[in-house]
Amino acid sequence: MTSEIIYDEALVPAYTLPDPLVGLDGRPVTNAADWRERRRPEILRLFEEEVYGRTPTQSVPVRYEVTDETPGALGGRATRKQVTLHLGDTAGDPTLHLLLYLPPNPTGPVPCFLGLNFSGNHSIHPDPAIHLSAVWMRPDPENGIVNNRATEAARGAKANRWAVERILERGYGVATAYCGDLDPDYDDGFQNGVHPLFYAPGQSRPAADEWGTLGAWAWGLSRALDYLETESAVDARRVAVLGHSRLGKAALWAGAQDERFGLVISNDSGCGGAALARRRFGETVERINTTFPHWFCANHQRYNGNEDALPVDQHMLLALVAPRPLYVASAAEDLWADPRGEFLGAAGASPVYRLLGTDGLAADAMPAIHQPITSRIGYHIRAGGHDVTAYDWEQFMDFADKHLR
Ligand code: GTR
Repeated sequence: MTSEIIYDEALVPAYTLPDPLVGLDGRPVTNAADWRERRRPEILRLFEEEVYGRTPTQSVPVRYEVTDETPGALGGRATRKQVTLHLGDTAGDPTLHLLLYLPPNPTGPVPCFLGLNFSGNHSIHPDPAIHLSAVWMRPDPENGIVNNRATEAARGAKANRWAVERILERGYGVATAYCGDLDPDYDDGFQNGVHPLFYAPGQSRPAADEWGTLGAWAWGLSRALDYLETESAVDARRVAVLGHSRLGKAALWAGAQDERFGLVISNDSGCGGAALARRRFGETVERINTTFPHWFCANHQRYNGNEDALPVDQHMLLALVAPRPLYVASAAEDLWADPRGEFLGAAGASPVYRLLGTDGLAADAMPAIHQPITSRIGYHIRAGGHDVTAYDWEQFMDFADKHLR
């Protein structure tokens, strides 16, 4: 590592952000059509080529297998459904296991939160009927992971991050899947997970501008949405894609690419998520590319210690969500993720939202703790550290009540 981690606002270097409303050729974007037809595709391409890598456009065969459908789950508070998405049609191809809880007596199709989880579906709730994940997990003995596999002791280990009962009470469904079903979170040279499904003959790893692990996770969120589109109990036009931290980065990238997502929520997504890279506050591009060389595309390594050379910054990722509602959440003690940088990312996307006729982020300055902003771009910073809490969920649902209903 060449430099010290910056945790002091006074040490943030001076920087100039690329203007989301000026094309690479210097021509300003002056209307919605020009944004849509010229600048938006240009920014999307820059994120593909320089940051996350291109997502394959070919489709693979996907077969849905419903393995559980139980009305009256959670003591009558939910209908639980578990569906295996068989990705590809060859034995040994990956499978994505989707867990779905829906309100028990809906009056019509419900809006739904969709997000990947870190530790398997069984970790989000102690419900003993959730299928225990059988695939590779990061070591975590305190949470029931033994020899890289989940054990019964892992049930409900991350339940504090998923407000399942409250979500149902407030009339939403919730769908989740384990990120490792799509690509295990370690640098395996892209031999596991979904990448090999798309290799050209003779290819054994993604090219420098092709997707990494974040790209695979984002792709999987879109496959989960494909499934939700077939689910009559869910209103697929009102699916909020969300994620925490690395999975928040994936949720943003999914929401940027796939405009079917009606709402996009980032929780503590930090570097490579909502936080501006040029601030170099907390985690930096070099640091993230070194610790997690598999997350981004190989081209992204060019920007290690060289953020000013990036043709984009993360406010432009957020702008790709426009004009759809977008919510960015920070935590005051989560300095590694740069809360101010996350706020400034949201603020930097605002001109695009305003060009498209919305109010964007209606705030001149970063709000105080627990003072959520609920304009078309929403934002809050809460007390505490890197986590997803009941407070965060209440704000996401208040925001969804306002913008997704
Ligand atoms: C950290 C990583 C962050 C964030 C976090 C998480 O180790 O540096 O970018 O993704 O993990 O996912 O919780």
